[in-house]
Amino acid sequence: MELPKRTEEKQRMFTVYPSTKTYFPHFDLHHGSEQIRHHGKKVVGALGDAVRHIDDLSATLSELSNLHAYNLRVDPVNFKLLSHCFQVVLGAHLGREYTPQVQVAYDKFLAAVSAVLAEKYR
Ligand code: HNI
Repeated sequence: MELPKRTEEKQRMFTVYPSTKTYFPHFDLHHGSEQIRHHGKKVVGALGDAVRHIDDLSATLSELSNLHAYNLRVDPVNFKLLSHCFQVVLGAHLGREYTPQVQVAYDKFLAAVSAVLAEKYR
């Protein structure tokens, strides 16, 4: 599975779902922000890691799961919002390559990642 090289999904999330900005009070959230670009790279890097360890997501994302649940306390609903933005960005860039099969694969993958990132809340 190929991941996008561009990292616009966070920018889109902040625009379409402004409440998500509350987790980033320390960030410059303007369009084209270097901080968002840098952060987006980290997120996509983690997703790449997840793809490479697709059969062992829990262990692979364990530290990130701790971080989001215990330190950042990101409400799990936000993972769905970011996943949606991610898919819109993919669709916009991949065009005809973004077939229903590709879309459903990404949807399943992002749901699995989100489930692991939210599993420490219980
Ligand atoms: Ni998230 C930091 C991965 C969803 C809020 N997040 C990270 C880091 C990675 C990461 C990687 C950097 C960790 C480090 O520096 O050690 N985040 C992911 C992934 C997803 C995700 C893979 C879902 C697919 N994060 C979200 C969502 C929110 C979120 C939905 C809130 C809306 N993340 C944060 C915040 C930080 C963060 C806040 C800390 C940023 C900072 O640098 O201060």
